[in-house]
Amino acid sequence: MREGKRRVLTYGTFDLLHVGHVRLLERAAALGGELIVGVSTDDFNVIKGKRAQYSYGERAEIVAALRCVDEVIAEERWDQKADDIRRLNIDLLVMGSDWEGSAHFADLDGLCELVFLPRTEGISTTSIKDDLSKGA
Ligand code: C2G
Repeated sequence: MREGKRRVLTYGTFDLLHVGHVRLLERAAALGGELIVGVSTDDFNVIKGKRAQYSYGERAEIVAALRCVDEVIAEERWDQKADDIRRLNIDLLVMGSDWEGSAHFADLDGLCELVFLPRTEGISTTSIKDDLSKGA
């Protein structure tokens, strides 16, 4: 059951999409009526110190295909969040708990509600890559 017309926003790289990502996105979507996802561009991933297996275009296409996702935007800079919240009329910014307390999300609570959801333990894109490289 989607709650009213609240507009929810979240951000991420979403490389090698796995259940941790999907469970975050589904829980975020359930908190509102629409879910907008900022997918990190390849250039922004360099800034984040991440190297994604899939290109931005592929990751955006995969995330956009999810039933719980209504719109995908590009995440190009750490500091675009306040503008995104205003421009997209966001009510709720939802992230996994590993982002709670991050300076990148400070000062946004005056613009919209911030929700940090528990991460799904035991899975990460990094662990998937490590397992594959070890032939696990
Ligand atoms: N996540 C999760 N459980 C996991 C793995 C990821 O709940 N096992 C969540 C993360 O907390 C994040 C989202 O899924 O909210 C996307 O994770 P990543 O693709 O790793 O994104 P990240 O590098 O955290 O980028 O500006 C914010 C950044 O772009 C977030």
